[in-house]
Amino acid sequence: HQDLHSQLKEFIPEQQERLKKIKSEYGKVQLGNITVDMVLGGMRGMTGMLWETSLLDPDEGIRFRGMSIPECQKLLPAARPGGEPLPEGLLWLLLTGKVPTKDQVDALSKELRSRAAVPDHVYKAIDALPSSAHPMTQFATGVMALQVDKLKILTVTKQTKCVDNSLLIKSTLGKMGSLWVGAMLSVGKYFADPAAFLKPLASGDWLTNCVKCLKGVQSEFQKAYENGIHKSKYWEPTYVDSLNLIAQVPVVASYVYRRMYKNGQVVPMDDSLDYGANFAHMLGFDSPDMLELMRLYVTIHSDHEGGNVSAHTGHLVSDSILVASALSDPYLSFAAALNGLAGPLHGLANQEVLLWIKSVVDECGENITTEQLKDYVWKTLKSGKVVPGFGHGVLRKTDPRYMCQREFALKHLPDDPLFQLVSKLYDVVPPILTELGKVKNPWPNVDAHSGVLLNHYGLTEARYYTVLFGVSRSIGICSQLIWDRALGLPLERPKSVTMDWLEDYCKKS
Ligand code: CMX
Repeated sequence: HQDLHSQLKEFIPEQQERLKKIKSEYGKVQLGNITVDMVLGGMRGMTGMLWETSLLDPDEGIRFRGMSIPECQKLLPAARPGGEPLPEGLLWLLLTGKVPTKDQVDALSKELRSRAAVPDHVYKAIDALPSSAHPMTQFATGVMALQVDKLKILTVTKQTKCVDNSLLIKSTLGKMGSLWVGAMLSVGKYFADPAAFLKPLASGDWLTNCVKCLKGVQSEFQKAYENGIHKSKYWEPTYVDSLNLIAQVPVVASYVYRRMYKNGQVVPMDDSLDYGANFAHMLGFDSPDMLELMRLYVTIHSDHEGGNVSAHTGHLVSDSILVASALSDPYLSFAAALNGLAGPLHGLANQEVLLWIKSVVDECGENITTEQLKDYVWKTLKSGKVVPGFGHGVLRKTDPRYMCQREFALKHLPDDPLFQLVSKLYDVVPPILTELGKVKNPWPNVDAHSGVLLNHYGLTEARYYTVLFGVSRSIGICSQLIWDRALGLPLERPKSVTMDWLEDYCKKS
């Protein structure tokens, strides 16, 4: 019945020893040859990074700590019997390598809810952007703002001792004035019952916490670094930041959605719901099938080994040296990852797919024939564009993340006309891409399917879709960041060369 932190604490030393052994025993073993093609081809096929949480097989697809998506669907705890896995369970699996019990997952859901408060200035930072700004820009701005000072008052003393909530609040208010009132209100806004939040803090301890929180920045890692934390302990504040960040991002993301599409009417978190369901709820969707879809969506989008643009960016930045010689904390790293995810060849492809499918329907109607669809695909290719949702940098077969969404659609929305169009594309597109002769993987990827499912349940704003991908990625990227710190992984710094260098080297050899 251990909690997540204790299980991780036990697991880390074992893994540190394992890494040491690999280094000393196998340090000089060669893992392959680097060719000029690989250097010019975006380092494809070059093994060059450690990523513990997941591994991508070109044929089978992703495995999370060794478990395939169907295995996760079978073995991870679900909200309803035989239902979709809870993303909290996947987080547990990624961090500890073990399948949690339902009780452990429920406790983690509760913990995440308790970490989900978002400071007011985050909303102000988002509000400073025009509401027409791309949702990913608004989301990444919010994540950056999460890292910043929570409150600026430094005048609280520990003499403010109180024994009960009301007294505590009163005397705290007396000492600190209106900014603290603001903070309490913003906490209250995201907890159905603010008193429940205050209760565990209503002691001398609470005041100490409160003093700490007022003095410091939001990022525990940055605070600890500035206070001279020993290298071997880096993972602890990274863990706290990561759990906070994972808890906070659905709140920030749903704020962006409600701001853009629902006149800014925010839906508060529901303390009875798990992580995925709460996210759907805060977006404004409460149908039981949509809650299940969101649990599945977050789970399958969470992690896809280390070399993809967003994961690699997050990892690279977390290992690099920032201004003032601080290692980037999870907030900065994850914001960087989001900016990578926002590119159309990566996460933005889910937006592109739905817009593309809708343009097919606009031009040819819903009862499009196979011949018309083929023509449309060729037209897209001939205009120098890619067919979004098809192809992959590593995968060489149909993405299992596509397949499990297809199974979800067959179960819940078999008659949806856009789903039927997506099914038709599965038959039509691969032979055409194969005919092009250069596409290494003509099969659909995760993004080919996600939009039609969301669209079916009323989340029709395609420009928002990559934000959902982003929220999910917080789970994978932050899990690995904790392991980056636990294993003491070094600064990433591959060698680059010029064309002159390549020509000289190749002529000589
Ligand atoms: N439509 C048209 N052309 C495609 C294609 C597609 N779906 N997929 C690959 N190609 C082309 C490439 O553009 C490249 O052409 P050039 O040589 O003229 O530049 C050629 O085929 C070879 O590419 P590749 O080695 O097969 O694929 P890459 O590893 O270079 O790129 C990916 C992978 C995903 C960027 C590419 O398949 C693509 O652009 N797909 C469409 C966008 C998409 O769905 N992205 C989402 C991927 C999943 C995710 O990260 O979310």
